[in-house]
Amino acid sequence: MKIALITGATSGIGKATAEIFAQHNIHLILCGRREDRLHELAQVLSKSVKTTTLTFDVSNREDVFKQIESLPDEWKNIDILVNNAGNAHGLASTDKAELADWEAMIDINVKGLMYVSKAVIPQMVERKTGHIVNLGSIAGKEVYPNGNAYCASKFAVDALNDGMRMDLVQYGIKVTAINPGLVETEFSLVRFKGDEEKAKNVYKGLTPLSAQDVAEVIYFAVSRPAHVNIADVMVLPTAQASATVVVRK
Ligand code: 8X3
Repeated sequence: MKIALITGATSGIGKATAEIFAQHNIHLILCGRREDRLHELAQVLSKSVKTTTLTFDVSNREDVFKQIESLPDEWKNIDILVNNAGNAHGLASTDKAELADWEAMIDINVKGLMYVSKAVIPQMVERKTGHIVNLGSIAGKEVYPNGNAYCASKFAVDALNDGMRMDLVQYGIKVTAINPGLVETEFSLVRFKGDEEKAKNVYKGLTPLSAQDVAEVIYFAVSRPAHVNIADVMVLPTAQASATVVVRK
């Protein structure tokens, strides 16, 4: 039986991943900021697997280490880490964007991923096994107008993913990047600070990916035989060909 730790498990891709892992008997450490949602999900999934929750914000370095170190012994051997927590804050040109938004994206998407990884990797190294799945984005492969710091944060995730794979291969640890395009989750609502109209327009005239679509790819990656590592996957809706080429009907 495997144990997975998933960040950002309260909604979207993180939640869908938790659900699909539970269907396949992977025990779950569900992490997020919203305690009520975490407990609710843990309770539902505990009908099929063992679950536990850790409430922390990935950008709070001290809390990340404190919470992960507080895991009881039976949860300490994490086989799969899904670095899913991430956010877009604003979609504005370099001259107009808020510095606070830029900082939040670097703090959560880049530094948060580093903190959680550093807290989890030592036991994987010691046991010479493990799988890290990093949620990147098409925005980590291509810059688009007004994407500036969000793209930079996801380019950083892309670099960290490749770096981790190179550094950890000697311990038999797999590292996988999943890079989605347009996925309909709370993502755009957060990016546009609650403006539902703007958020809806992002997916107008096309069928975006669902969180479930991406979670299925994540499960595919973690369920390959021991000698197979899915290194880097881009997942797009059929109507999207690149960060900027999207067909809307
Ligand atoms: C989210 C996808 O296209 O908004 O990472 O950058 S996109």
